[in-house]
Amino acid sequence: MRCTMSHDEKKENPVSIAEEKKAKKADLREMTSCPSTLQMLKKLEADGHDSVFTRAAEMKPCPIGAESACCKHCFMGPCRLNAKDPYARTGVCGATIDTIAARNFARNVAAGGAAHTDHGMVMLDVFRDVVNGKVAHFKVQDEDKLRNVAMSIGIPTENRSVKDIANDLYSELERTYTQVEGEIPFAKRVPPKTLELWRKHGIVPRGAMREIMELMHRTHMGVDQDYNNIVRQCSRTALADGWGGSMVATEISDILFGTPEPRVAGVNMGFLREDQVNILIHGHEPLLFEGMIAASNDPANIELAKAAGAKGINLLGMCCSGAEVLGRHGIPHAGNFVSAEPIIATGAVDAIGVDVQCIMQALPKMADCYGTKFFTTNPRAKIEGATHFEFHEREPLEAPNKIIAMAVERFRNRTAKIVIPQRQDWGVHGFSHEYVNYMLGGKFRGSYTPLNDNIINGRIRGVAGVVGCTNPRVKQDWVHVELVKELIKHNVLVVQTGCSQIALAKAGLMKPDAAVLAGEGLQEVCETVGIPPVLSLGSCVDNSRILIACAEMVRIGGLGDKISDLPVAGAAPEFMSEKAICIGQYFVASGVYTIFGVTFPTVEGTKFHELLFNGLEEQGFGKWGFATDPIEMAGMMIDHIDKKRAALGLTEKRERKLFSMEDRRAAAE
Ligand code: SF4
Ligand code: MSK
Repeated sequence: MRCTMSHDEKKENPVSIAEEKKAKKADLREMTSCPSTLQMLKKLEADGHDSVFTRAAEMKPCPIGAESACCKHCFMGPCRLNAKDPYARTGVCGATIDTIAARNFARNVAAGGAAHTDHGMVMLDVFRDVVNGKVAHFKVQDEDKLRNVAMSIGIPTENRSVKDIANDLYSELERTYTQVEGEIPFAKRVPPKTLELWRKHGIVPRGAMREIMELMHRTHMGVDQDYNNIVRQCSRTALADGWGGSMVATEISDILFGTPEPRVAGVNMGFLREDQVNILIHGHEPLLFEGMIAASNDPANIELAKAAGAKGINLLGMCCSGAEVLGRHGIPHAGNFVSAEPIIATGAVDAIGVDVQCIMQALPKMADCYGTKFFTTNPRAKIEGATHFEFHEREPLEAPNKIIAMAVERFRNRTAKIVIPQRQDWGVHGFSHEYVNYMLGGKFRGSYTPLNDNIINGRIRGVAGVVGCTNPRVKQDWVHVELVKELIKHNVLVVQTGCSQIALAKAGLMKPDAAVLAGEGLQEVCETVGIPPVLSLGSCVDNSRILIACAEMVRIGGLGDKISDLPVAGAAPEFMSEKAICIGQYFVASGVYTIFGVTFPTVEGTKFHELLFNGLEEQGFGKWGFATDPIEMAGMMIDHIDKKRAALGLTEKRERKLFSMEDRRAAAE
């Protein structure tokens, strides 16, 4: 039985049947390097169900679309250009490949930025209601952080009440979204020389609503038809996400629910418990999860579970919802994006509650196949076939209580065969940018100075952000893990967010003893400070923590006066979402070399491609890169870091001799 396509649908899709046969032959071991996911893919196959992995194998991407050489921005089209000879013709309106690809890219940035900024605005709305006593259940948990964030944007804090500071902070941060003219508040955190460059190019964001609206307007048929000008607005919009919407989401979540501190926490499907009511929370905004945590600790709900024969309620995270509470509360994480269906296939998940982003439409149907209850909770994100229990922040236990009751009911009536992969991977999670400051400099002299010093003295070669999704078009987790291993081996400290950090946690690299895999200098620093060589920072919006860390490195001094001077680089090696494109663009506009894998939506050799991959750097920004091989990707990042070190005069002789074939063979062994 295949749960995702009816017999009638198959009759109408004869091509898919042929492709399905081909997919059946695909080697599942080539689809994932996660043993638990592989075990469950085999179970899915035996049970006759498909998954995102097999659907990806069945449905080849459209080659014209993959290179962004098609346009459907008006109904004289859709128009398809020939990616092999992109200047041979234009769209019906005369649009060139550069205009078409830039507009498509811009729409990705607009959608990705809208997702993060909407998330951030929801958090800000809740913050306002908490401060004004309208949400009794939540309160300001981290008053120090509230004061620090307020001070960072010029709000006076001395001798003022929490409520007064919070109200001022709310009013100020609201401008991040609604402001029509002027600069967003967190522009004050940007290193002055970087900000100067943005001002020179007219890309300091006003408010996110304005920037996204303008980008959507400019990409309408017959408006902005100069790829340079479109990319400028892409940068402005993306910066409204990174230094705006996402940063507000991170800071307000910390203020309300506590700034993460390193704690030992577990990742993988082995944290499902056969003898407990298992509930999975999947999505992005922390509100639902916080409500679920409170409800699952309610003695009445625990009694309910026990009355049904369970030992308790076992709450687990998925994707970024999970990544955020992993560091903040130590709640175990079941798996990253593409593991959602395999996790359901364990038969052990009694209920799934979801809010927004990265929730595949296939999930309710898969849940149905294994008797798992599936609940949408956010009015923005309903899914056909799913039960909707709306989450209201003013009554944050209402929907969670209903979800728990239904989960207990499913536990009582479990019929699905339960097979739980036994793997549990422990690691240290929850490195906020504040904690990095503290762990390096101590509580009373917290500072990034030791980090800068260790970069200057060469023990740490540089810092890399490895972030982003997993994508079934490549072997799950493999590129993330091999890339990070290669980076730390060459003394590059790695910081992580999102599904990427779950890949590395499963590979055991978030344990302090993973320092043995690091080069001598990084190993020495890790052992002295007692940290792993790979630091997990949280969810997708928490990429803003990396921006703040970069700004702090510039402020401390010794590594240049702009973010683009720093020996840092970024990568999203298995990205799949539009949010990732927006994140990439805000890192590039901030000054960071950012490499993507899997695919890149441009035709190589076009003027637009050249602008993203070289031109932006010539203008003083960062630039994009692309590679699919993890060792090659690491080499590109390390070469860039070395280029920045050389420009800073940090040219001590190194032992590195990278990427000969011998090295590559040795790395593969
Ligand atoms: Fe074709 Fe131009 Fe319309 Fe795009 S905007 S679909 S290129 S005619
Ligand atoms: S959840 S955007 S798959 S990181 Fe943020 Fe994971 Fe990518 Fe979604």
